[in-house]
Amino acid sequence: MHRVGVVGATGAVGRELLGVLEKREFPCEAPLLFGSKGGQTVESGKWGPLDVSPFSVEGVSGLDVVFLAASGDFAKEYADKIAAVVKTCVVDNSSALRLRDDVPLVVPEVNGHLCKGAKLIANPNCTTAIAIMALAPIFAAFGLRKVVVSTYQAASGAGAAGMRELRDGITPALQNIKDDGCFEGASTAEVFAHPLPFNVVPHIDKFQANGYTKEEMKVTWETKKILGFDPKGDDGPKVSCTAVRIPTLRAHSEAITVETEKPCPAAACLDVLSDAPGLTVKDDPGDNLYPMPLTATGAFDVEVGRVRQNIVFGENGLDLFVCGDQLLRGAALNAVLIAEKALS
Ligand code: 2RA
Repeated sequence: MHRVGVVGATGAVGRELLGVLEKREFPCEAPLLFGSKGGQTVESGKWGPLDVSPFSVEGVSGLDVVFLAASGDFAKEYADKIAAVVKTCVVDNSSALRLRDDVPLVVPEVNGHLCKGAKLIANPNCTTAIAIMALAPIFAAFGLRKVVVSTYQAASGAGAAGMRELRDGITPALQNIKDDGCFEGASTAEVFAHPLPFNVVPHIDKFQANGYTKEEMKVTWETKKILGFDPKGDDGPKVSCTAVRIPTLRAHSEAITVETEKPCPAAACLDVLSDAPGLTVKDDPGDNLYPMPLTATGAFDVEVGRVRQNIVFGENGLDLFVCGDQLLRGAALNAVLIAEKALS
């Protein structure tokens, strides 16, 4: 049985990690949990209540795998130190190491071979991880020239605090709605830039000098890196993203337009997507079947559908829609799949 540690165990991703380890029957003893302070307990189904210890490098020394569900600053300070004392690998969920040349950025169904022998492995940004499940098979079958992504991102992307702010904001927002649909009275926001109930906010992470947000640039850089290109180089597909927060709880949705190298009939694309691991095709417009956050929430697979020939790019263009659970494919599930590859 492997020995596993979870750092940041009391956060939204940390808690999901325990559930995924259990559901996938990951062969490990009760995971050791670490947080910024000890004295807390986290409930787990299989292992019962687990105590959370204050983190120390000595505390994780000799474990097979350590999952980091902590901040980027934490990863910058400790990831290398932890990697030096674990037997197999550290899987980091933060953005701190993703573009480091010596750290593979992995979605196991796409580039899982990079896990073997790597001491430090980065989990992609959730938005990228969900999109790449559909983009990678299209890239392999038809090549990709251009990718334009518009996101509809759930509150869970901002962690447990984001989910709490959305839930707690709904009743006060309802009380502010007048009969004519306008609002009176102020709603407040702390986690998000603006109140999320009954709103969409085209602002996730910090604005950059080029007018994009950091979240949007992560999609550009990380998609290129996972597909095997220099994340900031000119080779490989051009990728542009507009990232928008919407009032859903934990599944991100993304409208994706691609221009491919080779002609890509929509029917052929659907065949490719049907065969791709980790994807469930939901594409039957006649039966109102398409991806939605409501059905993607809690599921391991990413849903893909609304696949159609793009009327701008013609035979070399497609439009599609994906939905994936942000906490699972975008974080905990991907991290556990990475560990499984690294240990195999
Ligand atoms: C978000 N992608 O949705 C970010 C979280 N990693 O806010």
